[in-house]
Amino acid sequence: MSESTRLRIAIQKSGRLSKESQKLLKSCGVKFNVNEQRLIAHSDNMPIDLLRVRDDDIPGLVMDGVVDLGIIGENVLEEEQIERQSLGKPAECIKLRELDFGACRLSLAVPNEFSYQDASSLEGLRIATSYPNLLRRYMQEKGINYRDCMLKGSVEVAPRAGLSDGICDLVSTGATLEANGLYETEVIYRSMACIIQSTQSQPDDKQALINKILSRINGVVRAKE
Ligand code: PRT
Ligand code: ZN
Repeated sequence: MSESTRLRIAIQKSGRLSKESQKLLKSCGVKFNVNEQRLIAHSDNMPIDLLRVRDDDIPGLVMDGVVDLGIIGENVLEEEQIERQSLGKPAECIKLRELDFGACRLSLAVPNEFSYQDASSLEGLRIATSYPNLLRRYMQEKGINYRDCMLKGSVEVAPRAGLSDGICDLVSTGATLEANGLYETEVIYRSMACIIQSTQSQPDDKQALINKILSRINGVVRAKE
């Protein structure tokens, strides 16, 4: 496979970050049309290809140098970074900047009837999460032993289903926790969307294009502040 001379940017195909990611690039002057069936959207006015993938794949694509830039939640980036470090895989990328969307927090939560004092209340208990690495890092810092319950989805129903005692999940408004009879006890990680770049050195023209996009993003984000 030959190296592309076009700038490759990975964005979420469909989900909470996809519309905002597209909007941001469009407001930077990148013209493109997305065909829902297609993985790649080519820009008509700049040498840029958008790769539309699952958000979980974005950090790895950037860290492996398959794409040049990626727009991703810091939560997913950090989780993947810890995972890759533990496996000895490339885990480096350059965080160009935080963006102004995708705000959420990764929090511990327990059933309403659970009498919670501090994180040590979870000693020896089972915690359901899709973020095992961020959870492990936090609990190790606190010196608390817990048991894993790894779920890719439906984390919030795990306690009611008898699968776990508590959860560690993303929260934005708190409505999901409330609807499931849970309450938030600790925020373990605060996250925003961010734009990341591969550490691979780029030809001058590609790096100049990255700099141009970044400077326009800075302008767009600042104008909204
Ligand atoms: O299909 P793909 O793998 O690409 O998408 P996904 O289902 O893994 O992710 P998606 O689209 O749900 O979220 C993408 C990113 O959006 C996350 O990684 C976060 O960086 C960010 N984000 C911001 C959120 C939320 N807010 C959020 N509230 N991601 C998920 N949630 C979920 C949370 O998991 C829980 O189920 O929303 C529910 C809680 O919301 P509240 O408002 O009820 O608290
Ligand atoms: Zn995902």
